[in-house]
Amino acid sequence: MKSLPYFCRGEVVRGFGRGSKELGIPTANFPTCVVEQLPADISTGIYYGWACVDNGPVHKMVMSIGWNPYYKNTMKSMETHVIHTFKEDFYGQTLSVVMIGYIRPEKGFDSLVLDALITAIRNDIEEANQKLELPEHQKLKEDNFFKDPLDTPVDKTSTSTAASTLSTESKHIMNGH
Ligand code: ADP
Ligand code: RBF
Ligand code: MG
Repeated sequence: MKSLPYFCRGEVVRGFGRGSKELGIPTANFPTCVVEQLPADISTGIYYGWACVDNGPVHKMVMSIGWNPYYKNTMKSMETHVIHTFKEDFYGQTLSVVMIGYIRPEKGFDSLVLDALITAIRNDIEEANQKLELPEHQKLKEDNFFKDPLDTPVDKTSTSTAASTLSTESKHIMNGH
């Protein structure tokens, strides 16, 4: 996947209410427009990387990119579980993420037993925790992308593949690499 690492940011919106939080694994959802801007070589599946909410500290994260069956398979979702315990929800705030590596493909939704899903997600978190300790990944945590997320104009409708080319169309969500 040549587009990795992939940087993007957007507003945290309400998800599909599938009860991620009840599973103990809340996932912050990006709006459709952010999802639609994903490069074609970023396939569906589970990724690990870094994330921050507004101007807050950078945390480890795991992200699921997949198709939501409730939307007749026409709507792909991007859900980020930040590996950190937050005091409050952060709907409406800006989530900045860098996706660094691919963990696995998404397992079929229909055949999924809930316990198996939880176990799989716990393993993903464990793998992300380990991988993100590598020195080459620590560098991305320090990336300027995370320094002033709110100074960069962010809306919910556009994206870019180059942080350096801040055209009107592409100033919002970016990939600096
Ligand atoms: P929804 O279906 O609306 O996405 P979830 O059950 O997935 O609902 O909960 C997601 C929300 O929980 C996020 O939008 C965020 O406001 C909050 N939240 C609290 N802690 C976390 C966390 N560690 N990672 C992601 N979201 C979190
Ligand atoms: N959903 C799936 O249907 N299959 C998966 O393999 C799967 N893996 C996930 C891995 C991670 C790290 C996360 C955060 C979510 C994953 N999901 C997966 C999405 C999950 O179904 C979604 O968050 C639901 O809202 C949980 O009820
Ligand atoms: Mg969610």
